This record gives sequence, structure tokens and C-alpha cells, in this order.
Amino acid sequence: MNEINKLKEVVFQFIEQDENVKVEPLGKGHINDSYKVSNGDEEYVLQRINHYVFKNVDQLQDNINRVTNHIRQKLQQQGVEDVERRVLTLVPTHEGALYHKDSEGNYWRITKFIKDSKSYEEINSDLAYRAGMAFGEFQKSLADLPGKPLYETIPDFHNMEARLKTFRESVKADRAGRLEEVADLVKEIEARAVDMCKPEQLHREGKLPKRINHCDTKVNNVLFDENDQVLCVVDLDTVMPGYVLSDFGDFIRTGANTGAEDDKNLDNVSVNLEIFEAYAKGYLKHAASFLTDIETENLAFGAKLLTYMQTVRFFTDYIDGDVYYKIAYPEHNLVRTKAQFKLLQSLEENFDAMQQIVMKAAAK
Ligand code: ADP
Ligand code: GN1
Ligand code: MG
Repeated sequence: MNEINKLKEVVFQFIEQDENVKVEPLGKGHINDSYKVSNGDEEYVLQRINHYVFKNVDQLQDNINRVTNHIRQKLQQQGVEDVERRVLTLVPTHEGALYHKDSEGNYWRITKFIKDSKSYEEINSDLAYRAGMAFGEFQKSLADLPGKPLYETIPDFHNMEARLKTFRESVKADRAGRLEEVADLVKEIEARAVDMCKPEQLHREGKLPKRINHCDTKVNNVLFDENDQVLCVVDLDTVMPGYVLSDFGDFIRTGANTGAEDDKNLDNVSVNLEIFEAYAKGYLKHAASFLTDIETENLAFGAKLLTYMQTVRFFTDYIDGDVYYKIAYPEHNLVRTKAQFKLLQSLEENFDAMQQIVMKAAAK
């Protein structure tokens, strides 16, 4: 059976069999594989869940189901129009399950495609401001999610202490024999390690709370309508408890970089303070009402932390021999590591300015 027919067979586990169904690739994430499905009347998004990354698909889908149902209920209570475009909707299988496991052991899910929506790979200040509002509102609307805490779909996902532990194990094992060429960079990582574990320390001291975070706050995870108004936040695999500085920082890491995440030309890479300011203003518009002082004071630190964390994650994967991230060429993870480290240095140089921007935006 060819690839498309296999995909269609999966699709028919969720929707009625129909010879007019079309399936085409969608998006360019590093983790899942996404496809747009249409049958003339309806459109859907089919995703193969990366089971290597998300080990417990029951827990993953349970989280997404709870989160989307909670947001939908709120929107309905608020009398918001167009609720189907303001939150993702999971489509169950004919048996009522939230995912389908095929005969090859792949896991699949379907959501309704949000009509007349688009996401951006590029950014400008306006989009950054709106994305800031979207992620601030997302955290706010999940602050009163009833019941047990959400599962950590990737245990210790944004836990710097845990990431460093894994990194040090990889350095020690040197499984791909790549360590010698990168010894200087290992020193740079170690030089910042204690400072970067500050949030875990503050949490243990009871000073920094965990809230429900998105944990993949990229601009392409926000859907906009035809007038560039925010519709909703997507890519909910990593929604889990965490520090708000993480979500803030990951947006800055991905959105406020003048270069690419994997830029080979490090001269291109630096922090764009206009984007930083726009995002901070948008985010704080909703978030200022629930953040504690210590959370606000650490947002700019979050930008450094998440960039450092991503440097460590790409670096670990390079040292391990490229087992986690999809790569386009053999040195890709090293190029990514160096580009993230360059961004980190720029964030360090601009830290005082960033801190001032946040405190000014929070004071309004
Ligand atoms: P990945 O984990 O690969 O980033 P996403 O869930 O973010 O996967 O999906 C990839 C892209 O597909 C998104 O950036 C968005 O543009 C689009 N997309 C995802 N879900 C939907 C949806 N329900 N409706 C419309 N577009 C969607
Ligand atoms: C992955 O799914 P995607 O490509 O948006 C990763 C993020 C990293 C990012 C690096 C589950 O995100 O944590 O920050 O790549 N997601 C997971 O760009 O590991
Ligand atoms: Mg995504």
C-alpha cells in the first residue's frame, strides 16, 4: 500500500469512508508529522504522535482533552461567538477513543481544522504583541482547571537541573565520539549551570509557583484569522505544569531572534528588542492580573534560561549522535547549538534593557 493510502486508512478510523478524501502534508515541526485532510465538506488535521518523545499517549491525549474542554466551556459561558475556531476540537475514533494505534505501532489523532486560519513562521511586532496576549490568556484561562494536576507528558521537560544531568551523562558516555571537538562549548555550559538552575531552587523554597504552561510557545503555534486577529493556541502536546518564565522565555528564544534557530552565520543571530517589548506588553496585558512579583521579575531571566536550555538540548543530542531532533544534515544539531549559544550571549549583553522593558510593561 502506498503512503497516502495508508494515511487514508488511518483517517477512516475517525471519519466515514469517502473516496474524495484528500491528504496533504502540513506545517514543519521537529516532532510530530501533520497532514491536512479534506473530504469536500469538512477539513481535519491528522497527526502522527511521536511516540519516542511522548511515551504515554493515554496521558497526552487526556491532557489535551481536559484542556480543550475547559477552554471551550469558558468561551461558551462568556458567550463568545465562533467557539469552534477559538479552541481545538479532538475528533474521536468510531470506537470513541481519543487516538488510534495502527498495526505498525504508530499513534494517530485527528482535530478539526480551524477554518480560515493561518499561522506564521515569520514575525513582526504586531504579531508578537498578539501572540503575547494569546499565550497570556491561555495561561489565565487554565488557571482554574479543576481536578488533578495535568500529567507531565515529557517528565522534567523544562527542568534545567534534569536537563543538565542528562547532558552530563551524555558528555561522560560520549557515545558518538564527538566530544573532543566541542570541549570549549562544554565549559561555557558548565560556567552558567548554577545560575540557570535558580528557578528549581526558588520553587523548592516555595517562592516560585507552577502553573499550567503551554511549553512550546512559538508564533507558529498561534492561529490567526484573515485580519490577523488571534483565533487560538495549538500544539497542545506539552501543556503541563511549569514556571511562567519558561513560556515567556521560549517565545523570546524563538520569536525575538534576528537570525534562524539553526543559522550558520552567527552574525545574523541576536535578540530583537522590539519584538521582545511587543511580546512582553501583549503577554502582561492578561498575565499581569495573576502573576506574583517574583514571577514578573524573572520573565526576562526566562529568555536566557530557555535559550540556554535549548542550547543544552541540541548539544546533548549532537553528543548522543542525533537521536531526538529530526536533522537535515549531519552537523545540524551542532549548528543549532552554536546558534542558540550566540543568542544566549546576546541576551546576556542586553539583559538590563530587557529587565527594564518588562518592569515598565508590568507597571501599567
Ligand atoms: P508540530 O508539533 O509539528 O509543531 P502543530 O500541532 O503545531 O505540530 O501543527 C503544525 C501546524 O499545522 C501549525 O503550526 C498550524 O499552522 C497547523 N495546524 C495545526 N493544527 C491545526 C488546526 N486544528 N487547524 C488549523 N491549522 C492547524
Ligand atoms: C520541538 O514541535 P516543535 O518543533 O515545535 C521541541 C521543543 C523545542 C523545539 C526546538 C516536544 O518543538 O521543546 O524547543 O523543537 N518539542 C519537544 O525548536 O521536544
Ligand atoms: Mg507546532
